[in-house]
Amino acid sequence: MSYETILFEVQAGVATITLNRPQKLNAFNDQMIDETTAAFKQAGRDKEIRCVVITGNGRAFSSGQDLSAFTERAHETTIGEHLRHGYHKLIKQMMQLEKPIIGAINGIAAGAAVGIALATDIRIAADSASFMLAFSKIGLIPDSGVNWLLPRLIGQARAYEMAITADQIPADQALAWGLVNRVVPAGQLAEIAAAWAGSLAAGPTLAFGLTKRAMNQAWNTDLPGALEYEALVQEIAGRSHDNQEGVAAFLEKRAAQFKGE
Ligand code: LHQ
Repeated sequence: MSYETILFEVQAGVATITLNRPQKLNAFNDQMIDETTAAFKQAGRDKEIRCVVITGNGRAFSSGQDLSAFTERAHETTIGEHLRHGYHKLIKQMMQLEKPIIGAINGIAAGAAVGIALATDIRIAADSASFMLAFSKIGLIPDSGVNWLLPRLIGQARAYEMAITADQIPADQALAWGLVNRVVPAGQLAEIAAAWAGSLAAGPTLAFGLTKRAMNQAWNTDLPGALEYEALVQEIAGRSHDNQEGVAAFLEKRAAQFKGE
C-alpha cells in the first residue's frame, strides 16, 4: 500500500509510521487520518510485523487537527461526524492492535495528536517534546480519547488542569506525571526507539498483545471479573509456541527464540 501523508517502513519486524506533513507541523487532514488508520490496520494484518513505532517528521510530533483543512470542510460535515469517521477509527485501531506500539514523541503533540500519543503503549519523548491540550484555546473540549485515557494515566486533577490551561507540558514534567515512559536526548530518540522496538519485535508478540487486551479489559470490570478474564487469556498464552519455548529455554539455561505465536 502506498501513502502520501505518512511514511511507512518495515524492517526486521518493526513497522515505522512517520507523520509527514512537516510544513504544517504534521497536522492531520482527512487523508492523513485515513492513511494512519490504514497503516495500523496493515501492521495488524502482517504477521511479520511485531512492533510499531509512530513518530513525526521535522520539529513536531503533530499539531493535531489541521484547522485550515477542517474549516474548508466545515460546511459539509459536523465536528461529531468528523470525529466518528476519522479519529475514532484511528484510536480504536491502535487500542485494538495486539502488538506493542511505541510513540517516539519527537516534538510537540497538540490537540488530537495527544490522543494519538496516549493510544500508543510505550511513549518515549525527546527532551524537546511537549504535550498541549490545545482544544480549549479554540473553545473545544478534548477529544480523540483524551478524556478516557489521560485521567487514567495522570489523574483527573492534572488532566483537567492540562485541558483548561492548554499549557505546553514539557517532557520532564510529562515524565514526572507518568504521561511518558522515558525522556531521551532529542538527537538519540530515533535510535533509542528503534532499539527498543527491535527487542520487542523479537519477543513473545502473542503474549504482548494479550497483555494489552487484558489490561484494557480490566478497566471495564471488577476484580473477580479481571481475575477470570486473566485466566481465560492465560489459557490462550499457555497454549502458545512461545510459552513452550520460554519454559524450555529457562530449563535448558539458554536464550529463548520466540516466534511471536
Ligand atoms: C497548523 C496547525 C494546525 C493548521 C500548525 N492546523 N496549520 C477535531 C475535530 C474538528 C475540529 C477541530 O479539532 C479537532 C481536534 C484538535 O486537534 S483541536 C486542536 C487543533 N490544534 C491546535 O489548535 C494547535 C494549533 N497550533 C498551534 O497552536 C501551534 O502551531 C503550536 C503550539 C503547535 C506550535 O507553535 P509554533 O512552534 O509557534 O509553530 P507555528 O504556529 O508557527 O506553526 C508552523 C506552521 O504550521 C504555521 O504555518 P505557516 O504557514 O504560518 O508557517 C501554522 O499555521 C501551521 N500549523 N498547527 N493544527
